[in-house]
Amino acid sequence: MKFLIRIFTVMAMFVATSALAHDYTVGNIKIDHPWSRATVPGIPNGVAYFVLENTGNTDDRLLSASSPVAKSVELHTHIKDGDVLRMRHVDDIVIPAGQTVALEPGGLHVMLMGLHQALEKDSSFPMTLEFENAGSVTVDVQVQLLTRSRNSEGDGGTGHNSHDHGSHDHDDDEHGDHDSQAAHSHH
Ligand SMILES: [Cu+2]
Repeated sequence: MKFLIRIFTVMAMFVATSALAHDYTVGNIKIDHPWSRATVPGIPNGVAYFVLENTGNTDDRLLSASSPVAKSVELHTHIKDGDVLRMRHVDDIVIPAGQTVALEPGGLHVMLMGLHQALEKDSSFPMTLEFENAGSVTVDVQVQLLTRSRNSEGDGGTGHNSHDHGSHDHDDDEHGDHDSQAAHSHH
């Protein structure tokens, strides 16, 4: 019996895992595995990642993203400022012909500003991506607890990830951008 339960557990995990691997195609652009980090109530912003592949022979650009889960959605990147990773708004994301561009922790990402509700693990939400040439497509973003075994967020190793599921990484970045200079100058 225990053995059977174990088999079912493994099967359930397999089904859950394969459900997470999903991709979309619009024109010459393939969008692989859109996912987002789970947040807890009170966290103002969320973040979404995916991999873009341009199978065509002309460059394309991701112009914008939008989603009903957030008041506004921006395209962001991280830049290294000394030892600190800071987020910067970017106008668009170029996907060169025949190439792949990954939006991933520590780099390019979609910023969901002003979440209307917490993003719950294992839920999903729609997000519409607009490309200059390929047009627009609405994808389903899967909410996950963990990054894909990467730890490149560069939050200075505060060790907060384990109990807040990593969703404070962006929060920390935000503070770094907007108000911690003042706070740090006290001492
Ligand atoms: Cu951001």
